[in-house]
Amino acid sequence: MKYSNKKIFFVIPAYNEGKSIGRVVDELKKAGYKNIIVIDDGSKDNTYAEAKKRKIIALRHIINRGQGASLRTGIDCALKNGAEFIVTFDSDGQHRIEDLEAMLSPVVKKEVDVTLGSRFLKKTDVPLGRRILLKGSVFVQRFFYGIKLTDAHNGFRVLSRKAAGQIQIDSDRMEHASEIVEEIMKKKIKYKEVPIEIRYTGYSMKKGHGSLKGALKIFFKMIMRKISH
Ligand SMILES: Nc1nc2c(ncn2[C@@H]2O[C@H](COP(=O)(O)OP(=O)(O)OP(=O)(O)O)[C@@H](O)[C@H]2O)c(=O)[nH]1
Ligand SMILES: [Mg+2]
Repeated sequence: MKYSNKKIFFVIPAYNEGKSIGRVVDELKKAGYKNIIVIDDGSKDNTYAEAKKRKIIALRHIINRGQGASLRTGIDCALKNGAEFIVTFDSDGQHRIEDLEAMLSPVVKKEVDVTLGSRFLKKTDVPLGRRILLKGSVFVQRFFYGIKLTDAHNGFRVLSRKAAGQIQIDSDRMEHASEIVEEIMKKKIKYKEVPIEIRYTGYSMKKGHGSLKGALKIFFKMIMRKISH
């Protein structure tokens, strides 16, 4: 395990991921990471029980509040527990431990305060629907905010303690991903995109949120935020 002398905390939001959360946590533990926070967001399945029995920090929202709200809960908890670095990671098994070192290094070495995973900097077969949705978001970010990123909605990030304290997440649901990026730009936090791979599996595709309706909702909220600020 790289950087075992650092206080690295994983923040893993989970909604109805009883089938995969156990494997995700076990893999991280096997690799030597002990500070793992799972936020069960009012799941209807056994997500909470699966997290709890693995002797990690299992938090729970009584009702479903969204991924943004869950990240906020998890990041606050990590900071309270003395985290030096926070990794946000998906609970559906789409992120790979093999990409961790590349994500952590620039932040641990203090080159930047945030790394953002990008699936478009590496040759990955991103399904067409997802590609359209993600590229659409990249376009909106560029057009409205002048932000030049290659991947708009990637849940794999590393934040320094300082950056985690600076980034304010107000959006409860999926639009938090754009909000985090806007916060990074607004507060001039040093960041870097890092090529990572996303695993597209039958499991992830079945329950993905990448519908056109969802995308339109996110675009609408981004525009409203732009207008109201
Ligand atoms: N806490 C919380 N987590 C959620 C919620 N919705 C999704 N998640 C988690 O956030 C992660 C990413 O969500 P996905 O729906 O897989 O989104 P994605 O990976 O960007 O898109 P796909 O390519 O469709 O998988 C997963 O680990 C989910 O369990 C929610 O309402 N609350
Ligand atoms: Mg997913």
